[in-house]
Amino acid sequence: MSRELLVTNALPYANGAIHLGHLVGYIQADIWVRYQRMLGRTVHYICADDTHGTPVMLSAEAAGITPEQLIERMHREHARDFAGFHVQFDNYHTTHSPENKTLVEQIYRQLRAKDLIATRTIEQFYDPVKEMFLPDRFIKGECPKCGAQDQYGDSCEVCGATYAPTDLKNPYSTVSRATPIRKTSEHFFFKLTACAQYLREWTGAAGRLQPEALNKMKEWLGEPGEEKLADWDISRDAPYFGFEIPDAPGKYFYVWLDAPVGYLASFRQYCERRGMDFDAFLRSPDTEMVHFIGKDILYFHALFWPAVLHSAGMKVPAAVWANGFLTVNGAKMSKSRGTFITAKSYLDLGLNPEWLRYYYAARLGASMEDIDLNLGDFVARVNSDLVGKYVNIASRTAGFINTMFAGRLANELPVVDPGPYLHPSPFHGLVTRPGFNPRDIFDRFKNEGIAIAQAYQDRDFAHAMRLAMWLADIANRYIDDRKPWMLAKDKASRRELHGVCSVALNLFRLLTIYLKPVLPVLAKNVETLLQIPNLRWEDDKSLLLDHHISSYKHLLTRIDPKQITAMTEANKQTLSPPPTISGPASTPTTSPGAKAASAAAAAPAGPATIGIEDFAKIDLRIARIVEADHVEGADKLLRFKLDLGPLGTRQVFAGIKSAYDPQSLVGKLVVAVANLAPRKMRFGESQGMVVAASGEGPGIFLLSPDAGAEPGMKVK
Ligand code: B3M
Ligand code: ZN
Repeated sequence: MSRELLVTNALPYANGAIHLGHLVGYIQADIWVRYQRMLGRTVHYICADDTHGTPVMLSAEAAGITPEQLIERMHREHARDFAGFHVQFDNYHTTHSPENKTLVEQIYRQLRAKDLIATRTIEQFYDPVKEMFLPDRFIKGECPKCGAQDQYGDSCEVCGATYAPTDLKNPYSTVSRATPIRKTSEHFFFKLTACAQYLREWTGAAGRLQPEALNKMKEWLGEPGEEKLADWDISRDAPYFGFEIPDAPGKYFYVWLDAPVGYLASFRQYCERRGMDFDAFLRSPDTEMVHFIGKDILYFHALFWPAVLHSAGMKVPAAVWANGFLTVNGAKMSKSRGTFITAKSYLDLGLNPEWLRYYYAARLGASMEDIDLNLGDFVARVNSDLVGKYVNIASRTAGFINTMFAGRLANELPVVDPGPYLHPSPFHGLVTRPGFNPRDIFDRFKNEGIAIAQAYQDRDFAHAMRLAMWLADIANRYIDDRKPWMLAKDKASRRELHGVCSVALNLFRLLTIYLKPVLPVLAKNVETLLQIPNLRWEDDKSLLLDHHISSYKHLLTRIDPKQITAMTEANKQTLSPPPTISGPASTPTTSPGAKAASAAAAAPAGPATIGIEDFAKIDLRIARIVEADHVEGADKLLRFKLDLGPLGTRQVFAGIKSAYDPQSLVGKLVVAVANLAPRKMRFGESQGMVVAASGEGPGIFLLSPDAGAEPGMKVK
């Protein structure tokens, strides 16, 4: 690996909050970057928001704001959440930037000049109401294979069948619910098929991809001569939020073309701000670009991206490393179970981000396999490993140095006793266990540092954590055997006490080096305690003797299980404030969020407080009742046919029979919820809802707009 690195994380979409599943890849990369920097390497750690495409455009429309307003707010929130988990990017930019536009156009022109861009006419589903082509995920219908309702346009969640959107039965647009029509349009393609040979070479380089990723690549590439690649459709038609393709009005770059270029755009902004030569860095053979991504986007990063860069004559990735997905308590994250946990709610409830950093590190290997956040194990492991083992070394010894030796470590080691004896090790079979001869223990700690370094380099953080906790066990065993609390009662044992505590704090120092990439803030507090400004991996690891330390301050609080309950509850009712936590704050300083959370929880019970983004999810429209009648066999229901203007007509049922004569309602303007999922009922399909008011007393009152309102108008 070269001396200077550009390391990136996948760019999160700008239409959703960061959640604990996102954080697996970001914390993984941040740990690796911190380790590289502890070795003295120069690393530029870069990321940005991924802002273009249909989802952002429609989310903004639903919120009644512009895409630019939406991505500006999301950028602030994403940067806040990453910083909250100590994911320390050198630059966090946005793909909707002049730097990105310039680079995308430059790359596109390079591809055109090499005749690697083709245009073809293709047929796609088009929404006649919204007047836009529909990406697969915005088309639903009946699975062509098993008939399951409401399946997405590319694959069935019930039987797993994959298909083209045009294979769906009774397709409908999830945007307008209208029936899509097939329409042709000219699209621009990148000739990926011309890059097959290069991709085999790129894939074959050592260290480029993980083994399981390599296997996927071979599957996607096919055998030489039996190429499976297809050219890549890199354009989308207006309306589209993104960059227009030069000389092709109404045609836009597909979001996945400009998103990875966003890595370089963010890096370019960073270079310009620091006076670095962006082009020189990319040209230099002594620099490397490494991408950390989620395994679901490997295809884009191991096929399209290297092919585009190589074809444009630019530096290609030295490595692409994918992380698996997060499950919580062994299952997919779920809002109903409260395990779809946002980064903000974790922090607002006062949970310490380094708890999660450690837990993820203890689960993360170098492979793409999924990791599970078992919330019970999370509490147990953090409390046992970080508090019970690691911090315990200092909490049981530093105080004696402070109070009985004026804060100075001994200038010589205690002379001890019986020599080494055999001891089983989970990593090395039977080893000679240092007979509490401090030099032996110290040498053991230093030697294990080599294995821990390799584990970090290989991104096998789980192994690094196991080794570190094994060392913590040895240090605690040493303290348990030497019993400083007993030595302190015997004046004659002062020298022994001084030596034992000094050895323990030397071991604690080495352990802190080994854990610093995972626990940067805790490590900083330990540097203050040990009066060592900056623990680095290559530090001289000789014993610290006759060294002054500061007074011991509480380093880490245990997790209180009530905090976990509060967190899942808060995420269950995403519209309600998190309940108060009765447990201690997670760190010596209570995070502002915890105060806010408990204050909110103290508010009088009543309607849940919601954010504007929650309200924006409800699509309220003006509707005209064009048909109204009783429902046979239903004593409370009226059936309406509503006209929602451009959104078409809907059938809805309303429990207002007691208050209205249906015929008096024909022609009346009402307010309807237009984006409720259709529900099959005994009397037919309910395709929405009309809004009415009622109170304690009798009477139900339909809401009607003032004159002038038209069917289909948005109610905001
Ligand atoms: N935004 C998908 C994702 O969030 C996409 C990544 C872009 S990385 C250039 O996983
Ligand atoms: Zn199916």
